[in-house]
Amino acid sequence: MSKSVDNHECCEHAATLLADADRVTVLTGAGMSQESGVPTFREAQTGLWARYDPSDLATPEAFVRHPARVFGWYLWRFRLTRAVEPHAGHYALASMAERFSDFTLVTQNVDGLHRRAGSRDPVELHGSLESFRCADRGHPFDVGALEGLGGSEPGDVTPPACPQCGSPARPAVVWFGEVLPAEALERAWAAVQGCDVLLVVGTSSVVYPAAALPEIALRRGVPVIEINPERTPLTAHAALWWPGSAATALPMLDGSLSALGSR
Ligand code: BV8
Repeated sequence: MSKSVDNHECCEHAATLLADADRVTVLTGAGMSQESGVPTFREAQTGLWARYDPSDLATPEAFVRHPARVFGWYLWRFRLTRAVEPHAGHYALASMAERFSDFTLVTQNVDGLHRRAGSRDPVELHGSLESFRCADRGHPFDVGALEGLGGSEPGDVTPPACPQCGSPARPAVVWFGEVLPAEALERAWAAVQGCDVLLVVGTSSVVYPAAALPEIALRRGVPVIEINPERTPLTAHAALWWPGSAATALPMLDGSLSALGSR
């Protein structure tokens, strides 16, 4: 149950927590992209996939059992993410990065919106929906070859075969049951081990190992600021719960930090 939010009061508290920080880490989840028009995992699946739970589609087993259903879902998401734009919150995070000597943006999102808003080198824990590869050997698959696949309506689409080895093309994302890219995980771990403040935006904090990152910051006694209209398992432990939306809260916060003259 989200509570009514006093954005100005929360913004002032968040800016105070950040004002003296040198090293800031941010962790974002699907809620970060919701106001760009990208549905979160917990919103009811729209249309055709309404009857499936995303975690039943985002697995290697689902891809083996129902390749066309899984590939069709990703093709629809791929086209949707290419059709939307970053919102003011994405741009605010890119601007905020310049105010601290060490700023690491870690995201669970695969939509590429942080990079498109100018965030340099975000840590993409769960890979990227902007690229595809083949299932067996990881050969890069040219997304140009996706043009014209499937009809105008979302639906099952048989995955095209890899031109090099013939195995089916799949999105270059991390599915449930798959290990995260080691380099991304190491960067994310190092960022929460060294930060002075952790800002967590738009995640339900239930998917691991990403959800373990705030736990590390909390064990270090580092203030955690959570921006989320709903409570999550993290909320009770956060130094500040800002029950606001990413597109509203982040530009306000960046404005406050700018007014505070923090670099
Ligand atoms: C792994 C890519 C080794 C694909 C995704 C303990 C340790 C390790 C693993 C596990 C463990 N316990 C369980 C596991 C297994 C599993 C897991 O965590 N399961 C969960 C369901 C319990 N983890 C894994 O399998 C990981 N692999 O660790 O490998 C291993 C393997 C097996 C067993 C042990 C070890 C891989 C996980 C990555 C899966 N891939 N994405 C794709 O995108 O299709 S995860 C995917 O779902 C997203 O990337 C995201 O991470 C997750 C959804 O979470 P959120 O981002 O938080 O989004 P959600 O919709 O849940 O919430 C949105 C939030 O935003 C809400 O709170 C809402 O209130 C808020 N919001 C809404 N609007 C706004 C807003 N906030 C701000 N502003 C708004 N406007």
